[in-house]
Amino acid sequence: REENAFIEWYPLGYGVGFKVKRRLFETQTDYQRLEIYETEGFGKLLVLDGTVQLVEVGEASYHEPLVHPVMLAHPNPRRVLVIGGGDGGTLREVLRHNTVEKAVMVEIDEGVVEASYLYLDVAKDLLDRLIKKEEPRAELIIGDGVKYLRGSEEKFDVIIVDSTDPVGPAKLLFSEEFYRDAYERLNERGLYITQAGSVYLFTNELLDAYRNMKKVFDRVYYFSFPVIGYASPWSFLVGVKGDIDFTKVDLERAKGLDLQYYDPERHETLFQMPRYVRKLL
Ligand code: AG3
Repeated sequence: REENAFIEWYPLGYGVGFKVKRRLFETQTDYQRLEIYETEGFGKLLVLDGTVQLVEVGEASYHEPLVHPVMLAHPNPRRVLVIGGGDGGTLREVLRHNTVEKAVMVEIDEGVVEASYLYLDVAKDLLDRLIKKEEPRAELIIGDGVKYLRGSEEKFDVIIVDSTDPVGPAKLLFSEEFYRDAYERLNERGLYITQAGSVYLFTNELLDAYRNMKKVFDRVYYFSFPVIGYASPWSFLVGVKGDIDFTKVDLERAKGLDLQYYDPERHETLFQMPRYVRKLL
């Protein structure tokens, strides 16, 4: 046991850890145990139920590949739905696209939004405006994403699921029923993306989610990306509705974004997968 460290333990005793200076905050929200640490080298660390959600230094290595490939593959993403993502990092990246007229973020746990606003430098100003309902292009709804998709008629061009892992409470977000509801909420042409766990350590969860998505979407793509703070490579699944080619992105729109991790000019390199996983998919 390392004293001044936070370690997330994955299956088989695989650990991902950070040296920490101290714990800044700890609470039990209505849904999960939330902790925030000050790390030695990566800024603040947000942990939910013992799993790393982000470190400030490097969080874009997750938020960029989650958001920009689908936003740049869609010809004109005007309405975007984010499910989860209470820290605000995903919505922050979405709003960098000036095609976006309206974005809705449905986060189940108000505690995550509050703690992120108070302690993290990820999307402080955005969360402040959302809480005060002063953000003209975006709305925050505290609620259950599953119920939201069921109960609403609103249509979206892009749906982004920024959830915890496909085990425990978020499991429903990886089910065939949920994918059907999401497909319904997409416009005639639309893209759906979800994070889908560690390629090496959650291979079965990734396969299950992929198979469920295949039953629902017109086409399904998988890609992986190395994320700082997670057991990388990390997997992402994309569901396509209608006539959109996810293998191509708009490089003109990409120019203004000044990305650090996801490289639109090398979009094709996203689709790299360890061979044994590709054979299973
Ligand atoms: N969303 C959670 C990704 C899952 C991390 N899983 C893990 N460490 N076992 C990240 C929230 C950032 N917006």
